[in-house]
Amino acid sequence: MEFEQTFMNFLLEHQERHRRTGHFLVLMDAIISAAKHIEQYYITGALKGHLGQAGKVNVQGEDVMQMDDMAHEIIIHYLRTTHRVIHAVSEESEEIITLNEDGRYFMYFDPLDGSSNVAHGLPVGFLFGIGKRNLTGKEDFHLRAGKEYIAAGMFIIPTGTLTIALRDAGAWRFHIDETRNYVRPTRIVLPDNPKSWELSFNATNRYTYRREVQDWIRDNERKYSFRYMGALAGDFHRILTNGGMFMYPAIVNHPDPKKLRPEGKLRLMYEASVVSFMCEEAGGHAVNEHGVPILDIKPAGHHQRTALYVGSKQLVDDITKVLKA
Ligand code: FDP
Repeated sequence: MEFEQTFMNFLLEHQERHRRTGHFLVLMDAIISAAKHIEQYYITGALKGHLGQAGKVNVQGEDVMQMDDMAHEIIIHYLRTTHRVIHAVSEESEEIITLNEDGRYFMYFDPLDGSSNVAHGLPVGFLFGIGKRNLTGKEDFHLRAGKEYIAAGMFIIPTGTLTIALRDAGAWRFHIDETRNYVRPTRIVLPDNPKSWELSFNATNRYTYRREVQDWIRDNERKYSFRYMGALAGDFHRILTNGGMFMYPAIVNHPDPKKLRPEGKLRLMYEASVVSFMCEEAGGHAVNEHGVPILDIKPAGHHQRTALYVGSKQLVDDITKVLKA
């Protein structure tokens, strides 16, 4: 018989090769358990009636879906059981959640990214970034920039696909087998050939972007296919495989002042930094509205927003020139 290498085998090899502890495996096991648990609720959600709204608004001023609440609760439960997580920063909690002061890791996550897809049971994502406490000097519990993460990943729900990037060790994709194990590590490297590249942004917003970004789109859009499913995890998943660029620029020209987003829409710590970390490990790049690398931005607050341009280095470098002009 032939067996596939599992995610846990892969991680164990990685940890041993780099003479690391087994703590990270415990954390990853909890993250996988949480993802599978969320996925089961999601798959049966239409039947059981929990794909609707929860009837409240979150810290970001957005309507909370029942599934957002459930996914948050599930993840916190599994993280707590590891005894290895100090703080959790979740999109669904206004405060930073302290889990175990003696823990080793910081976890930043969006439990269910892409809420407009939830009512339809279409792809959503569980996005996470992981930081590690300072083991030698004094730990100051500062909010970490993406370049300080040790790993970042995402589960696409309901397909179950896992993509994870380990610092300086590449971005890897795993598929779920019939026993629900994650298997067959495949290294992801963004393709050089522009033939497969795609552009992804909310086309409704294009005339709300600053003039230079609108001009860049006009000059470049015909060269690439356009794809947008409205869930960062899903859209970014395509970009990682096909190359191109996902962007969520700042909204600076909206007639309704309430819809202006000069800082961008996406959250730095658990959305933009997570996908940017994965993208850089796959050979890509990511910047904000000023052309500053996303991974260099040290957050001033844990729910800070940012504009995001992420994808193939050549394209991101090209738009960076425009952003910096
Ligand atoms: P959503 O608000 O639907 O949860 O996290 C924010 C996010 O989704 C991303 O997943 C997605 O890329 C983007 O916002 C979609 O925003 P628009 O509806 O404005 O396109």
